[in-house]
Amino acid sequence: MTEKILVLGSNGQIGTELVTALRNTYGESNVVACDIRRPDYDIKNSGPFEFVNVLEKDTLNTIFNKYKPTQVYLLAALLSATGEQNPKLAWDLNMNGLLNILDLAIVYKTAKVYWPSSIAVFGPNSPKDNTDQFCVMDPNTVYGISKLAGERWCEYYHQKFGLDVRSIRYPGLISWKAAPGGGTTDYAIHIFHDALKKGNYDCFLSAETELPMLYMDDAIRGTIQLMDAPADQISIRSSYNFAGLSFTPEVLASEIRKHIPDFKLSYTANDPRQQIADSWPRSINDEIAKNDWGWKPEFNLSKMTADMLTNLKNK
Ligand code: AKB
Repeated sequence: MTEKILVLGSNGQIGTELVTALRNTYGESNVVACDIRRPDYDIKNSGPFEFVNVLEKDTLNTIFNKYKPTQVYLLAALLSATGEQNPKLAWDLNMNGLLNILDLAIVYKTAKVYWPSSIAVFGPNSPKDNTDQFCVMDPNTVYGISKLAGERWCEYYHQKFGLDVRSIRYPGLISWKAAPGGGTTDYAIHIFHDALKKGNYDCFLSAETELPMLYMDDAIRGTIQLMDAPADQISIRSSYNFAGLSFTPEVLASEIRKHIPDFKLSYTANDPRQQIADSWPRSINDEIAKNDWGWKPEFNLSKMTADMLTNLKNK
């Protein structure tokens, strides 16, 4: 069967790279990029593009009816930092956007749905190190609350309606192709840009703030691997814990100094994102993803740093 894939939120940090990867595998015309904004890069030229607001169910219905997708990736969301600036919008977009897609996937018999969750589902009382798939979860950002509620909806639709919905709890994603979208982990991208442009970076998180991170190449590969896995290998229908590496700003700066020896890192005190970072785990246990469908990250800190700097220099 020919796959027909919708990617909603195609212009964002993940969508930009996911659309390209899916088009390489399934063919340009079979992957429809959808976003509320016009893309200003390759996606529009290399395959179909549709303007879609995931909160407009009528428009979504028209798009589902037009393409009859076999797979849908819903990436449109407000992240942790921007979500705190507009909590009601974050809840509306993250929650009702998901429910619209889950409902339409049932009406149009979409074979598989992908929706990303996040380490933001954990909170101040979750274990900090090697955080388990199942543990205390008390997110205190609207983003985290919406992701945890979304996970429960995904599992509910799977159990009640048999919908094949799959999900990963992304850590901070590090990439060079598209800008990050307003998260707490974004410092780990800005630092590379400023290191190359200015030779210094003023970090909004403190020196010792350790957070789970993942290079985008690994994130895209892992996401497609999960979507390709046979359904009987998927034991988690809420969202899989997923890990790559963990580091502090200080450790990342030391790695950058191996390439830019004079790089200087300073810190801004009292940024509201610090409180969010302090509520999240330092590292994640992703044994279940490894055992269920063979997940294995390829990028460690030195490989990721070298790749980021090389690509940003050439950009
Ligand atoms: C954020 O910082 O909000 C995101 C995330 C961890 O989900 N990068």
